[in-house]
Amino acid sequence: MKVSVVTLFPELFTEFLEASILGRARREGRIEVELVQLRDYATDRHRSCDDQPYGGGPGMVLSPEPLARALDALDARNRWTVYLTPSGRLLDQRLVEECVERHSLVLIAGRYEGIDQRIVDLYVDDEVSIGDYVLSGGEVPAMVLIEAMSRLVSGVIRDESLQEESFVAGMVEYPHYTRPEEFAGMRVPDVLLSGHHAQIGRWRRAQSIAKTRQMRPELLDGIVDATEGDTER
Ligand code: 6GU
Repeated sequence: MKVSVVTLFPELFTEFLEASILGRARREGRIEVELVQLRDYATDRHRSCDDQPYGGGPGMVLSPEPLARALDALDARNRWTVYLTPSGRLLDQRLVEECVERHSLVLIAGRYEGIDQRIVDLYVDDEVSIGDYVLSGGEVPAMVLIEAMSRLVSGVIRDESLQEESFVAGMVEYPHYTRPEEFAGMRVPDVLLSGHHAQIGRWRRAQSIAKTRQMRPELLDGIVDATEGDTER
């Protein structure tokens, strides 16, 4: 898969792209991330990319011309183009899966108050937010989307691991333990030491449900009722 990112701060991405699972996926050629410095597409002496909003108000808006030149250079009209903005659709695992299926994406990381609406109208296929809080720009959200997508690219993560994970099953994960058996006076639950796989499976599922009910009750709507006949909440 190929992802191109238009940003005023490409340097924020460099270490992130090298590290861990994503770094390996890139070295193996499974995912290509291209960083595009928006400022390279400015034409004036100061290489400015933003301006004051028409109608007044606080902050600055990313100007259409440099963005349009950058997006044209990336052939964005023929690729799935996502604008990261707090006004977008809330990102979840389903939306990540949809993005991966596009295979070729352009991400626009906004700054300031946002980008000129005509760029949205002309180039943007989807607007995505990573949550209901305000960040200073779309760079961290773009990294969030890239990392989440990279895990779904074939060959990056073992299928078995993917299936285990939170949210794919629509629930929060069960608690994990590793050695030692006792730490700070707390023992690993006996069932995990038993070697009894069916019992371990039941324990983990019960833990998932309890933890989901506690932390994310809205995720349980429908799921538990259907599989366990459990209707109380
Ligand atoms: Cl995509 N951008 C910004 N600036 N803030 C956000 C966001 C995006 N998602 C949540 N907060």
